[in-house]
Amino acid sequence: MAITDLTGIGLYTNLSELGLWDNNITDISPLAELNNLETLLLSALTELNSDAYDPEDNPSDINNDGSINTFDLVAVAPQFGQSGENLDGDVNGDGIVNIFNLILVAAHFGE
Ligand SMILES: [Ca+2]
Ligand SMILES: [Ca+2]
Repeated sequence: MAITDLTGIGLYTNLSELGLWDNNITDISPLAELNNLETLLLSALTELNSDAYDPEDNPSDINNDGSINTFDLVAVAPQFGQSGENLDGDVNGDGIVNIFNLILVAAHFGE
């Protein structure tokens, strides 16, 4: 059964690793409650996508606080599905905020 709603996941505060691939998540904001989350696996493509990524420029740090964590994922969430220029959540710069942008942020989680 695919997961479509993460509401209530904040109860699992000791969760340190979470895999969400093959699910149909539309709202990841409940993840902000998971303070111990260290690894978020959104897709088996995570490694593949991180290879195409320039570590010198770190757009995955969306709120520019020097680390990549749930706050950056949550910053992407409100822009999910939007397209256009100057979207912070469009970390790969292709003009649309979609699951691949979440994967890119997740690939650098904890940095
Ligand atoms: Ca950040
Ligand atoms: Ca994009």
